[in-house]
Amino acid sequence: MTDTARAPLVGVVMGSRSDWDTMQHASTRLEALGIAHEVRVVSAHRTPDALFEYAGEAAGRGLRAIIAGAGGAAHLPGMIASKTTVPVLGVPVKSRALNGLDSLLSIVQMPAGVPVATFAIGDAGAANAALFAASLLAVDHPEVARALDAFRARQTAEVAANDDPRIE
Ligand code: RP5
Repeated sequence: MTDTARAPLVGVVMGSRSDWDTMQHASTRLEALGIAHEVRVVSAHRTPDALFEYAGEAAGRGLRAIIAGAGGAAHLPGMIASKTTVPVLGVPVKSRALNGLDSLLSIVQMPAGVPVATFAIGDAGAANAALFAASLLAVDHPEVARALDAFRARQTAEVAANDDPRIE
């Protein structure tokens, strides 16, 4: 668990402990931006009651975004979105059988009325979900806006400082 002392603004949830290899990239980015967050395993299929409880209490507990990662029959993000209006950011975890295409399609194809913002399959999706959550928070949290701007500036400088791919 990476809960901080401050009340979490973002929930990072996943269907199984086996999703952590991917979802740690969301947590690491949030940490780097100084965003208080919590990390939980909540399964749509194995712990449906816990999922409903988590989603039902999310807004009241102060969560402003929920990053939800799952693989295979990835119902977690959509089911959370069905029980809360807190923005849900879905991360398709790369599955063993179908490389995450199953996860992607089952997260992205929501019916009109219950949106889930869907990100790329795997590590990049988890990282970008965290950065997107930061963008959402930046509107009301100037310290997050500053951290995000600084990250973007560093990223740009790193590319510019090493733009010859033949040089390590
Ligand atoms: C999904 O099933 C999880 O999100 C995970 O990606 C996948 C496999 O889970 P395990 O069998 O590894 O627990 O619910």
